[in-house]
Amino acid sequence: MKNYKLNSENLSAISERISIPKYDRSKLKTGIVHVGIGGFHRAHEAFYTDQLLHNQNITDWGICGVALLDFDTKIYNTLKEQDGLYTLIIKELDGTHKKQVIGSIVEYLFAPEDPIKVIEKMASPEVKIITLTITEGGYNYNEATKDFDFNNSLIKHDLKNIFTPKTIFGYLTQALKLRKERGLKGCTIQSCDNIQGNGHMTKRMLLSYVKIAEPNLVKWIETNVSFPNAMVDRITPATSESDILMLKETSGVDDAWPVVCEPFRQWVIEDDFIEGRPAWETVGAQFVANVEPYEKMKLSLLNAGHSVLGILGALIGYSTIDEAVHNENIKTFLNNYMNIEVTPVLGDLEGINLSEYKTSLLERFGNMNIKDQIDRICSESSAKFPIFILPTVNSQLKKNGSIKMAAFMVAAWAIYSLGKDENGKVLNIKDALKLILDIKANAAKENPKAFLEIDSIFGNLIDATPFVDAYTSAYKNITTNGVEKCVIEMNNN
Ligand code: CS2
Repeated sequence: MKNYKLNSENLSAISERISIPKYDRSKLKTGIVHVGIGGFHRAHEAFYTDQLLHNQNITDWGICGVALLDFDTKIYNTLKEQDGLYTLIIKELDGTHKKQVIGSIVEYLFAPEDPIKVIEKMASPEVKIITLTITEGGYNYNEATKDFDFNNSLIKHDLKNIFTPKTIFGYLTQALKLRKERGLKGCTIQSCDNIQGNGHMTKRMLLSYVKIAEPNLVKWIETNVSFPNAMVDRITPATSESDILMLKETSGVDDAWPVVCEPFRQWVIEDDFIEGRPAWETVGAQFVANVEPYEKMKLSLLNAGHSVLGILGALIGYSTIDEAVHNENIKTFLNNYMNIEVTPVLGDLEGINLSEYKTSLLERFGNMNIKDQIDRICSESSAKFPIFILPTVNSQLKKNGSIKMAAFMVAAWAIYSLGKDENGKVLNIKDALKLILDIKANAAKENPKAFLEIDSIFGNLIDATPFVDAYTSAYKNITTNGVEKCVIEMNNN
């Protein structure tokens, strides 16, 4: 079979093999700037938008993808070489694949190369929405102070170098300032990250920065920019070499960076778009008045579930999430955690069948074709635990509910942070707080409580005696008996 490099020129030849965008990409205006063009955005928002562009005669909502960080060069270069095109490989539960070329990203910018171009694009009158996937850690929120972290060296850099910023806060501030100075309209800034109240968080963090950087802009932002909350969901593992090869061998499409994902997708959005929005509801997104219950459910069940499987699985020696959930003891532990510790804090979720949701999660986690990497799930746990697991702990503590399994998870994470699994194999820890995690994890060998001293993660949890007691006993138990034996014991109690 002849191989075709994925780009605009080869699209019609490729269309004989897999589906391609059937709309005229050259007619699209850029209505959305998206920051963070990794796998998740390309499996989620860019996919929904691509569907939308197919369904209707819409030309206002092309996406400009912005790569913000130095290490994003590879994705930027790939999109540039492929005219913004990429293949989405949807891996079904039954082992089959659906492949389609996505065309909604029509422009791409590499911020470190030309920051002014990015600022100008964000300030362009045809851009109505700026969306973000900058990861949980990207919001620069400090759990200890419950505030914006001005000690971050990149923030210090941005305050001094306003035209060559490095963080999203520097970019947004300059772009919004230009909009104001030019008498343009405001826009919507929409977070697509896994954070409770992600719109509120974006607004609060941005205004904290603007108050110091450009105090005269605060009022304008408050009046002219909206920050809808949203719950986003689609499991998107890192693309592997074998995915790239499989695409080439089965379809003759030479794509340097396809995206793989599960079939399930969900996007629940608060309908608060100050300058209009795409009709994403026509392609399956849900617009609701209050996203909070959906966010809480997803973060504390799906994302926390991932962390449970990831951390425990890593210690046992697994490398993918499906392996971990196919261990019946781990699966039962996760089920108990969801039912006993999480469900009581979720309250009434009107219109949602929670038990069906939990069952579907176990099925999604078990998708053997996805091969979601445990390394991916455990990466940046210092930003994930405070969002996925600790809110459940704090709510349960307030009503004297069970926190045993969550405490067990934190203890397992402390042991994971020592950098070796239970067979002595080195773990590939990727975390912005790796250094401090390492120091505290080592101190915890003598005094388990030391790990909880990282207040930027745990806040004042160290003062909650029932939690500290459960955590300390779990720590000792795991060290003596190993994860699986402890899990069996807990499942039987
Ligand atoms: C995962 C998420 O990063 C993680 O720990 O839980 O990336 C998860 O796969 C997505 O939020 C699914 O929507």
